[in-house]
Amino acid sequence: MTSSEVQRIADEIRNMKRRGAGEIARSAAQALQLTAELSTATSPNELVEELRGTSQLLLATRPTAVSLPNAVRFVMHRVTSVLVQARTVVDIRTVAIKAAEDFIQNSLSAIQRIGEIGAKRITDGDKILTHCNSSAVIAILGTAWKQGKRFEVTVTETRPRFQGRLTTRELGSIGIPVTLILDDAVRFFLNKIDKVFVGADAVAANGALVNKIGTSLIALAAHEARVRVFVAAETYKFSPETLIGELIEIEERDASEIIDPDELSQIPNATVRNPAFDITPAEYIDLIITEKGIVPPQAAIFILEQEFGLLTPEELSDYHTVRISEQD
Ligand code: RI2
Repeated sequence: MTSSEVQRIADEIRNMKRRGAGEIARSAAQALQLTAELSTATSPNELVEELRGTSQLLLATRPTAVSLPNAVRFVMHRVTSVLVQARTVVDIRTVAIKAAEDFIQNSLSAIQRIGEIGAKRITDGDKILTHCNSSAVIAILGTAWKQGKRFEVTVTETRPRFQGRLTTRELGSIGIPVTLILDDAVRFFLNKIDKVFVGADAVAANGALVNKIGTSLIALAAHEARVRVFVAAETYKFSPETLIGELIEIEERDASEIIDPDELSQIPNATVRNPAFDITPAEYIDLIITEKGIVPPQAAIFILEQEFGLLTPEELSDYHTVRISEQD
């Protein structure tokens, strides 16, 4: 049975109280850890079934950020690989807790390392544009600022949920001069911008980026204006499913985020579409900054091979079956 604490984490991911691709991945690991800690299972198999139940619950929260299923996969891969020799519930519990703790620690270290690596791409006097609210991008900007580099940042408000306001507040409180603009004003300001930095919800094997809706228009405009586009992405944002030709599902959120339902109901023949993410092709991205180093987007496939090469095709396809049946 799902504990109320685990259910609360899943609910908070779904309603975006916990948000950002890295944050929801760490939250997923935390939920699996709690499941292991709170379980009253009497056999190793029973505990693994409970962990699978939590995995299903988490996978059904938000579909796009691949960091979440990768966190689940990280923990469950370690758990299932010790199941055969596990004698007691404690054996499984110990492995699950350690795996979750490792994932969370790796994630936090990766963001810090991206901050250090990415800060090298910033020079004094830079005028930088960012979209939405990415902890990896903020780590880069914050690290560069602490190193004494002086630059300005323009932030899009990021409708409909205005995560750009969070970024504005975070950067401003570090001391970085920051300007908040309408999403629609990007091209107006772009001729004064030197570099664009964005985060990632997923990176596909072909180097395409899935990130907050509007990213692809910004990248397109930056390409036209010959402004470089950098993506900050931990390696657990790379999608192993895309290696075998799967598409990344784009989350579509409720119309009420855009228009009051009463107002909408009074407009004849009107529908509202609210995709939360879009896809930026690799050719509009200059570099991807990961914790392992900086790569061109075309090298995404090598990152995937390095990170997930040890998973057998069966393990990958098992995992798909889980996700697909969950969505049915
Ligand atoms: P970090 C966010 O998604 C944004 O799209 C952001 O670029 C991305 O996650 C990565 O964020 P949402 O949860 O992991 O706001 O870099 O829909 O914090």
